[in-house]
Amino acid sequence: MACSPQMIFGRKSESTQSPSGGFISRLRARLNRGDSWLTRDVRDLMPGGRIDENTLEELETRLLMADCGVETTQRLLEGLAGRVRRAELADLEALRAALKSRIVDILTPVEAPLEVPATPRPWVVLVVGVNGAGKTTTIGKLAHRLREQGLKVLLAAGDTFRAAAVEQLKIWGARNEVPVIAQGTGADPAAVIFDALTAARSRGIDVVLADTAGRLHNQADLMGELKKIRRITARFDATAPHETLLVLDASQGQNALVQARMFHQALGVTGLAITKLDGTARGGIVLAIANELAIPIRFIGIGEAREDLQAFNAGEFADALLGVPVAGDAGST
Ligand SMILES: Nc1nc2c(ncn2[C@@H]2O[C@H](COP(=O)(O)OP(=O)(O)O)[C@@H](O)[C@H]2O)c(=O)[nH]1
Ligand SMILES: [Mg+2]
Repeated sequence: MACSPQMIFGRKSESTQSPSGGFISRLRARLNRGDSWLTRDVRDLMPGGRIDENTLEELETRLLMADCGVETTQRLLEGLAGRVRRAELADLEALRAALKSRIVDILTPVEAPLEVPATPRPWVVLVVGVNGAGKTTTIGKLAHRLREQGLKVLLAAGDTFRAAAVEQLKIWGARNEVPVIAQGTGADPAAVIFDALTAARSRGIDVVLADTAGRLHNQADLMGELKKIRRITARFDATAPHETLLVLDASQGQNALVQARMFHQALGVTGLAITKLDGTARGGIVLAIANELAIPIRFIGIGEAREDLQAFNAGEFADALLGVPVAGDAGST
């Protein structure tokens, strides 16, 4: 099913300023920029405030357009028609509650925060994903979080394909005051990461975050390189890497799901970070990925600043998707 969510849902705001308040309010504000895709559209569908079968049909279309995917959309809507007929779902609030419980059912199994255990040391996170997904940025944000938890972090510049990638990682390292182990452009990434692990051990580092290249023009090469990195890492410590974190760009929609399948099949991904949920009309992809792949979602990213990474929480995410009714705003557009 090919559709263009941007036509209906794509309403990008020019503003990149963070509204004040906590992460949840920022998530709500940024998930489709201030007005949630479901709330707004469900409300639009019910001019008389009542739900009928046409409402559900239209809702189905919108879920598909938000990149929930066919199977997940069916799961979300399953049995709702009968409840509408029996007048059990009379209004927006009832529909919202029904959808929320289904969304939470899908997301709860993948709500599993990244927890760094007391041993072994160094604990190794291998960060993978296609170019531009947000790997290096996520590493920078994660380094900040881990440091705030009192952990000693070291970054390994395993994307040796582009000089700019090493520079970008060094900037994040300097910003967070964490060391970066790097070699020149074109160096063997497995060797860089092995060096970094050795340095980490001698410096008493708790967590190594290893960046990697994500170029796509030769998929077999990329997977071969990542597998080699894993082999070399396992030579350093048979239990490493302890986390293979796949970074996915939510604004890629169904394409992110395709990438997740591919990386998971090749590498056995143990966790996901889903970025760029700010300003995408494709937030439904999180549901599709959770429903199909059941890989723990460790983090979500909603912006470029280091505060814009948060542990994934099923209930909060469902609330943010569905919007929270605010007294007196029923007519807002
Ligand atoms: N809006 C937004 N931009 C992001 C997010 N995460 C990363 N980016 C941006 O996406 C671009 C690519 O990120 P980068 O970390 O270089 O991707 P990499 O190639 O996978 O390492 C950069 O401009 C980042 O600032 C996010 O959660 N939201
Ligand atoms: Mg990068």
